[in-house]
Amino acid sequence: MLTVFSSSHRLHHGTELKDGALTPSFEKPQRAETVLARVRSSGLGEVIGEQRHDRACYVAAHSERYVSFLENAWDEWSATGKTHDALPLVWPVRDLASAPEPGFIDGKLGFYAMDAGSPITAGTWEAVRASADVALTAMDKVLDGHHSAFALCRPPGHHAAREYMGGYCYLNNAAIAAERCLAQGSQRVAILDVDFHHGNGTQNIFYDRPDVFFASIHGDPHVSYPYFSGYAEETGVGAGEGCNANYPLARGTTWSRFREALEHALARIVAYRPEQLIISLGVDTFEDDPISHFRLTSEDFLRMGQCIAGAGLPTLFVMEGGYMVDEIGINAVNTLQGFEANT
Ligand code: Q9C
Ligand code: ZN
Repeated sequence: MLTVFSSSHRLHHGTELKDGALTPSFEKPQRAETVLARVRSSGLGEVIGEQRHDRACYVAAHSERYVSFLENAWDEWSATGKTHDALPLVWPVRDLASAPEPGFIDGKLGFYAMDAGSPITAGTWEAVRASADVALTAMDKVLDGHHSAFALCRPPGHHAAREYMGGYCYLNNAAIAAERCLAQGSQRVAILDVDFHHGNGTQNIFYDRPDVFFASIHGDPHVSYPYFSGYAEETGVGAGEGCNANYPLARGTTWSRFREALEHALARIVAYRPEQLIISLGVDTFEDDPISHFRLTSEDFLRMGQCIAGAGLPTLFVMEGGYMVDEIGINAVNTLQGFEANT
């Protein structure tokens, strides 16, 4: 399987608020380097760099003003004399949700964020756009006839909605890849999110649309981040009704229960008859992940890849979460090798 990777991810490394204290983010550069090392040592296949894509490819999944915010946020922040990471401090909660966009960076940061998990640093935009370009380049390979490809994206994307960042995410790489398929003539695309956390951003982007089917298997939002979306009752709205499927599972979930949800989601995807399948591949479902609560083993990821291959669809894998740095390479590549073994 072909892998696409960008060394520009190293430009992004920041802090996060954890349990009330500012600490180095779990989403760190070593994550992508560990996965790349495993891709190489396992002989998965060729590794190529990203190709730069038009800004319009990002605006397909996000609003124009949000992309402009991401492009300019560091300059606006540092112009106020600050040299440390930019983090939001105030959010437009329920009764304030219709407020207009603020004109000053402190307000903009909260306006375009769901949490304080996505710091903006000097190198963030360059890394973020390279990550989206990695997904676009890998998607182009699938659209050119490769049966599968691996977009080794960092930072991840699935918490990023049409108009806000959060959960270590800025641009939604999987959603941008789906929009690429549609722009190249596909009628229907499916996205399956197997990251431990609900793919709230991807759901947000496609919630009212019938041309992208979204399914997510994740920790029950009643007790797991992102807390405010991911319930089974969220099935889409308007023309998108029936094109969103959530599988919230209990803390401590092991492979047998995960597999049931996976098979159910894949059966729904096959019935939808998409032309491409995009997997939001988070491996934070691993038993030793430091911020998540499922109990999959490294062997279970081989099984997961085999199940996904059973759908028989051209498939793009997009890297999302996974924070047990020593094992995420093994777990991500196991998924890809399980897929190839059953193709
Ligand atoms: N105590 C991704 O996996 N923090 N994002 C949760 C729980 C945010 C995860 C804190 C986790 C975001 C892409
Ligand atoms: Zn996650």
